[in-house]
Amino acid sequence: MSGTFKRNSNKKDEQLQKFRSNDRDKKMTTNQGLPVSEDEFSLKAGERGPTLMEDFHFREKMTHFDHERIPERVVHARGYAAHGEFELYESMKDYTKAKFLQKPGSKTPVFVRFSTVVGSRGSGELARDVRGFATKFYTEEGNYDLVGNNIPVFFIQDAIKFPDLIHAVKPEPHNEIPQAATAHDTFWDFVANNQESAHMIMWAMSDRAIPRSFRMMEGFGVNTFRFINEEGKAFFVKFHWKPLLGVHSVVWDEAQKLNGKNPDFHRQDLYESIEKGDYPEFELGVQIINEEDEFMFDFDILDPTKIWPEEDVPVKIIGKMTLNRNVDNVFAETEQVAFHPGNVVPGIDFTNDPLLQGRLFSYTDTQLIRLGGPNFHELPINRPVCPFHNNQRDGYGRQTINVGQVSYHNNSLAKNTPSPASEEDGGYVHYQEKVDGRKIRARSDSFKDHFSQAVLFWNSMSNAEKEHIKNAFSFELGMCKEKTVRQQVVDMFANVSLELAQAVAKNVGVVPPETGGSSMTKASPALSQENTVKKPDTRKIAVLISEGFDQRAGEIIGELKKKGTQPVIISEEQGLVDEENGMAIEADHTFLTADSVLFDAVYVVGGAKMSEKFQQDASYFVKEAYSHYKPIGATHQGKHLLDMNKLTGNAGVVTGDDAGNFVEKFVEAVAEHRFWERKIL
Ligand code: HDE
Repeated sequence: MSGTFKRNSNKKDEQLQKFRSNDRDKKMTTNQGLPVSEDEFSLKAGERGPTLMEDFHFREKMTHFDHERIPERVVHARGYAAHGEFELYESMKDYTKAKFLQKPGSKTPVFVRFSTVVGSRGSGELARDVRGFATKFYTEEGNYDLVGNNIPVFFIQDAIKFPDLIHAVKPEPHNEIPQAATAHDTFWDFVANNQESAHMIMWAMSDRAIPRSFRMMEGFGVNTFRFINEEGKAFFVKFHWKPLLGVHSVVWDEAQKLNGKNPDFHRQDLYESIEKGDYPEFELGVQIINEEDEFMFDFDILDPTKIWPEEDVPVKIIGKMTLNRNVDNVFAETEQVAFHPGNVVPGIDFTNDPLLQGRLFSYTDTQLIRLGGPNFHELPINRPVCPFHNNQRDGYGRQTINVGQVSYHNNSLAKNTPSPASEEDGGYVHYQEKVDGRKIRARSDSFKDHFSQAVLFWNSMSNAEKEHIKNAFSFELGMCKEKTVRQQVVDMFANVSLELAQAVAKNVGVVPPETGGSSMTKASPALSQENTVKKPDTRKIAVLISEGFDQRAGEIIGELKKKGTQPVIISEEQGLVDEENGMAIEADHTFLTADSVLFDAVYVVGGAKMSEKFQQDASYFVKEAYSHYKPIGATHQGKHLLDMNKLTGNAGVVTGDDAGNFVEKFVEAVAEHRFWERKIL
């Protein structure tokens, strides 16, 4: 097998190299290795006659094609992935004996797949939805999978309800409408009649559900896991990924338009960032609770509809993941990767979180149908980087050729090998938690408070974020045909905030609740995106430029690049645009192939010879960006365009001709990302 080594290689990459095949400059053969002499015409009885059965090349080619598709994931079907590495900052040996968490500076290869949950494999990526954030660590002790989401809680408390939740949220079965959307009756009927979903719904209606980029989302393990150290002491742990670029979102109108303008917006953003060397980075954090403190909180720490507020249980940052290599083949890697929260290493164990317990069954089960048999661990992307030996044999698509006579334990013929390892030798020993109870189908009383943390979330939002939540509810319920469903949901969320419920009721035409709300005032600042990291880095700036532009604009564009932003030149036509003194700049896009929703900010340069058409298109562009609260800058003739559209002087609108001053102010605005205080015209 051949192929070139890619940059940022690691142990997993070296392993994958053995499976890569490059067809370039090769002669064509059948899958049997037989050289093919003709690939245009099937074998026929006469030039105008029927195709012959004996045409093995045609049969093989067509049969393989006919079988190219596999079932998409039942949830998280649309996803995109990248390779990278995880580097440990500080040893976690006081808490866990997991080898990859011992030595500061040690690096572990990772593969991460981001996804939406609801839509099918071809759906738009800007759906209002939870994002999957699944990481496979290829450790020396086997694969460890941290299969998380970008929202830290879940809709339900017990895995047995997962099929119901997903049936309710997927397109309705009688007409398969709507695609990749929660805005329909069955979903909201589920919510109102399964009120444990309240907290998660608050997150799903917030800006978190429409991220700007996979690179700008947090990740959460959601379920409570256990760390166990060398001495056998156990701790409860929750996992967090924190993006170094901060947590950022788009606005809903923008999201909907993006799904049309570029349904691949998120994957393209990830792919291009990695190709450019702007590697996405996430720090790994852990929240740790001592075993003896299990019952110290006013919520059950095993309840997956609850967070551990960061202000109460701090997030300890322990390492950083850098995604630095795109896949070679999306099907082979991204589609065939199989994650499982049950893939753990010694030092990491499960808890009785009832959602986690059910997940431990579901993931292998679903891989069996999706990947067609029990040998999916042999697929290159799923193989651990350490050796694996056991007595499992055969099955569809088996690749390993197990040699020898023995495939059972105990045996004498192979000296009783492969033999289980003792705990000291790295054998996985389950934590010996004492469990004592009657068999019972019930939910613990400690899981029954569904609203306190929904209130905490609401209390923690900025005014702009609260407005977005009201609007999101109003959109979603507004799309429900059944008034009774709308009413039930509004009544339910009166338990969270009367202000919220009344505003939504008014918008969706149902009776506003008169009582409700909560007297709780506690807030968690870490929940608001207003308090996130704000940087100009990798922000895309649309530069609107026309014939006869001021030569100083070229310098400004150069300065903007130096500050880490990414200017993209847009003009009436692709190709060279002349500046006033005869120099020229190359336009990357026209108003036809670019749109304001594809950018984070706009810089209007204009030009001495702006045509009427340019002015019209640029006005539309800039006004749309303005209505999405984005930073807008203008110099030289561009300022007239802003004046014409009455945008000058508003929040986040920066104008000037002094290059240094302008760049500084504009880049500051770009880092701010959005100006919510802006009055929309
Ligand atoms: Fe999943 N989930 N899930 N889930 N999940 C799947 O496994 C399931 C849950 C998550 O990029 C499936 O391989 C049950 C929580 C991600 O390949 C399936 C329950 C969280 C991905 C499954 C949950 C997740 C999946 C479908 C409730 C955040 C995509 C395809 C008990 C912590 C992984 C597959 C990828 C995928 C079951 C709830 C995250 C059906 C039964 C909570 C990121 O096995």
